[in-house]
Amino acid sequence: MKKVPLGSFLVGGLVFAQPNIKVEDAWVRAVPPTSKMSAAYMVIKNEGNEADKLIDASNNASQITEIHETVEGKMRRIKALEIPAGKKVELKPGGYHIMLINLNKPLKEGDKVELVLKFEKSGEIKVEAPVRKGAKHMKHEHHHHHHH
Ligand SMILES: [Cu+2]
Repeated sequence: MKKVPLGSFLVGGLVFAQPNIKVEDAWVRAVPPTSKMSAAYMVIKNEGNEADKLIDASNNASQITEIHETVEGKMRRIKALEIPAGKKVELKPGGYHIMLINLNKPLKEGDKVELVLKFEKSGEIKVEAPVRKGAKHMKHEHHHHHHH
């Protein structure tokens, strides 16, 4: 197999600078019935040649939707999340996430949440996110107990 440098096909063909946003692996965290909040995670890819920004979001499972980042273990709301050209930004536990506040009903595994992500240039992108208990690759998180 010959390796072709990434991007060599892209030069020349594109006349306008524009973002090309794709959302992958979206999921929402399952929460106990007592919880009024949850969070959505996903990978946002920009395959275009111009940056875009996630500026707003809404969903059908909670009354309020906010874009959050986590800094030193604390969450805070951000106005926009930049998705640079040709890059991907991962929304994951402990990092960026979409916060779902005032849930209409408890979210349990197997449920689906419809998210609408609003981008500055690409407009609205609809995503269906399944409810799961945790990320697939977070198995090493709970190994705290080593008493030797
Ligand atoms: Cu949050």
